[in-house]
Amino acid sequence: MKKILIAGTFLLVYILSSFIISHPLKKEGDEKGLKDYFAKYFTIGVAVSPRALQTDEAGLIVKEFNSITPENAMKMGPIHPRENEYYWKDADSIAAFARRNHIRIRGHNLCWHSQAPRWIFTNATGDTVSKEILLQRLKDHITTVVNRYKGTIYAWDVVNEAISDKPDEYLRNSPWLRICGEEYIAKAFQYAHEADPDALLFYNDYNEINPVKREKIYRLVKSLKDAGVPIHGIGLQGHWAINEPSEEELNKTFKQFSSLGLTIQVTELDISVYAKEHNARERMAEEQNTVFTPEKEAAQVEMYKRCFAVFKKYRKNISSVTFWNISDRSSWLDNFPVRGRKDYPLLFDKNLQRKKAYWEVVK
Ligand code: HAH
Repeated sequence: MKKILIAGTFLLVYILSSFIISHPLKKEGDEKGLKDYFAKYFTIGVAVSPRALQTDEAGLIVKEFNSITPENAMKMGPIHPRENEYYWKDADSIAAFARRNHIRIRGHNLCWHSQAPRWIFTNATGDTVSKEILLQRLKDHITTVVNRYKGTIYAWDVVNEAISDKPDEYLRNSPWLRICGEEYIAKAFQYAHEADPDALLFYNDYNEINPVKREKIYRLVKSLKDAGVPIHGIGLQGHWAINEPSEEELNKTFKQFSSLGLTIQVTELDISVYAKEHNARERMAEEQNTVFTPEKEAAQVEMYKRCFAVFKKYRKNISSVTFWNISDRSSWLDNFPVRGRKDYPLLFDKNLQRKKAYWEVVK
């Protein structure tokens, strides 16, 4: 009798403990991250700083994302501050984090008019350099940076934002264009391809939903492709807002870029809770209310739903969707276009909790 009682107690303890182990006190859906919900569709990425990787945001990144992009660390200014000096620390730490956690990296970016180091366009006496010198500097820069992360970075934004925002102007009037002419764009792709023939090379730009700008981006990418330039994809930034794009604009955009026969990546997605503005300005007195109201949230949920429905529709053409920053704790939109105006553009709130929009897009 005693033996049976002891055996029974052991059996009971065994059954209870295995039940507890197999049913941890977790809410349903907790195990999966964005990357798992979209595994059949596209890679899900996020723009990061080296600092974020040392906070509680690191855990969130590993759980939710399978791609990262250095928000600033690989831009020409930060990584190549003086002619014979590279600053690798930040970029290297991001690359190490990605390798450690088996996350892919999209490199951003190799040639851009903004955040470029001042030395690159001028000589020792402050005069503008010749086209030959500038192209040689561009080649040295691209070769060195691409080589360093060969095998770690699978895709690069080679040229960023070369198209003009002015309706009647094709290419942006940047020092790159003024000194080199249009050729710098094709050259940048050639240099990157020579440095890493396995890397996927992208042209990346914003306000791609605007019919006039979209047509110019299309024209540029098509001309590069037709000329045999090694370009493999088109990066659509996707800095959108609660009031745009319309479903029609989205459909037209993905339809037109799909027709190029290159892969498409949404490279910098965020949905501002303020109406879209394209130019920087100061905050006005009446803009004190920066609360994330239920109305703002509802409008943002609808826009996120709309965007992901179209992304899914074009899943054959879209290989990746990257968010520009991790959570509403901080994002570049807290300072752009309006300095000091708090925005809430992402899928995770200030406490890193999943927002309503998160659950709507993974549905
Ligand atoms: C992007 N420009 C850049 O590609 C990225 O490197 C930077 O960190 C943030 C945004 C977007 C942009 C815009 O939407 C409007 C005006 C200027 C730049």
